[in-house]
Amino acid sequence: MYEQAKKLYEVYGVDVEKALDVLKNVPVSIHCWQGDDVIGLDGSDSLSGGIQTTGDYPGRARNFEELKADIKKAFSLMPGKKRLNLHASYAVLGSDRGKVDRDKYAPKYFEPWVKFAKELNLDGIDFNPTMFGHPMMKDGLSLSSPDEKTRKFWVEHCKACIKISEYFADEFGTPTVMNIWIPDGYKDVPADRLSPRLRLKKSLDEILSIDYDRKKVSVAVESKVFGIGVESYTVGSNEFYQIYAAKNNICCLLDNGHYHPLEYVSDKIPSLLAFYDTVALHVTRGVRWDSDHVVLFEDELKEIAKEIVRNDALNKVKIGLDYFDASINRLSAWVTGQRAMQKALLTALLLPHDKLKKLQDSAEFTELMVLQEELKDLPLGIIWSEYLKREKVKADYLSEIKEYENKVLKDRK
Ligand code: RNT
Ligand code: ZN
Repeated sequence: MYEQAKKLYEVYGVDVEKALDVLKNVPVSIHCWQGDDVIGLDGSDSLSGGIQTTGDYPGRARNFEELKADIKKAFSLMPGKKRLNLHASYAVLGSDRGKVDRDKYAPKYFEPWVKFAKELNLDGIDFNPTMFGHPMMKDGLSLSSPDEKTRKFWVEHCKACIKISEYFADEFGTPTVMNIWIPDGYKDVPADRLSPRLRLKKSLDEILSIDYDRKKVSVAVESKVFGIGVESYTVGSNEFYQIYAAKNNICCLLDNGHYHPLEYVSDKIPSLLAFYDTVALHVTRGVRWDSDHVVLFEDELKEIAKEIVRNDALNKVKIGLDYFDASINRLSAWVTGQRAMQKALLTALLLPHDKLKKLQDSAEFTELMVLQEELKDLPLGIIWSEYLKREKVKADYLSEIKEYENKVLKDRK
């Protein structure tokens, strides 16, 4: 079936073997936080910052060992090149627990993660300062806080995170994306929209003033429209970060749950590619709001993948996943989303982009429409199965996950 399917693609001038070769080398950064409902390991017992996990499916990873076991199992069912995306709140503090705070985190608290990621043969680790679930989030604010002590604390935290990111890059020999997202904002009509942004700007300047190797660490900034309880105003808005990133030679991270529902990240990617060398993504699925549902193989995901592939931007766009669902088996959530991303990339790699672009440029829009429709029902599933086989992962991941659920997850209270 594979040989026949390949021939059908060849009719359109698509090299399937080449597509499979490219796909297996595209790193996708997988978030650790799907496994424990974004709680972390450094003492927090609930989530804050205007984000929320809903559901009470049994089996949340309650500690480092459980989280590692779940990641190991889930990753073994994912095809392709994988990176691990960690939040600072996943520091393994050991006997320093309760003695060291986030402003003093150091590489040593992440050594166990590096060891683990190396055991799994991962491509590298990406990183995020954690500005939520912590008592120093004064009035819900961090880098934009008018309270100097609070603002400084979080500046120090981000500086520490750059150093930790540099450590990851050294360990793996691949650059680390360090993404700054802050929940700072106001629930109701603010009296001052400028001062918080000026304070955020000052904080970012201070963070970036430390000496670090920009080839090893790509600092990214992630904007957002609103969060729960901060509906009226978000300090880190899209315009704010776009301009800040462009002027300071860092990069922007686009989370496709963070825009108005009729704005599409697929359309933003090429705009950013016109100006930036690096663009980072948080691929998620917002249902009516930034709900962080599990990523599925849907149109906008395919459109995002197309913009990366047809613009030759597989090296420029850093793909990361960001969703958290506690209403279903968490391992299945991980694998389903990661496979959807891979499948979308495969779809994009199996399109005759040159031909399609030519039709657009010669204004042959009728032909373009018909061809684009035709390409939609080529036998992708058969190529996908072949890819899974070559990657040595089973097509049916659910039965293995169910077995793991019965053996391991069920007893977790
Ligand atoms: C929140 C942002 C942010 C977080 C993670 C946990 O809306 O998307 O990226 O989801 O950092
Ligand atoms: Zn995000």
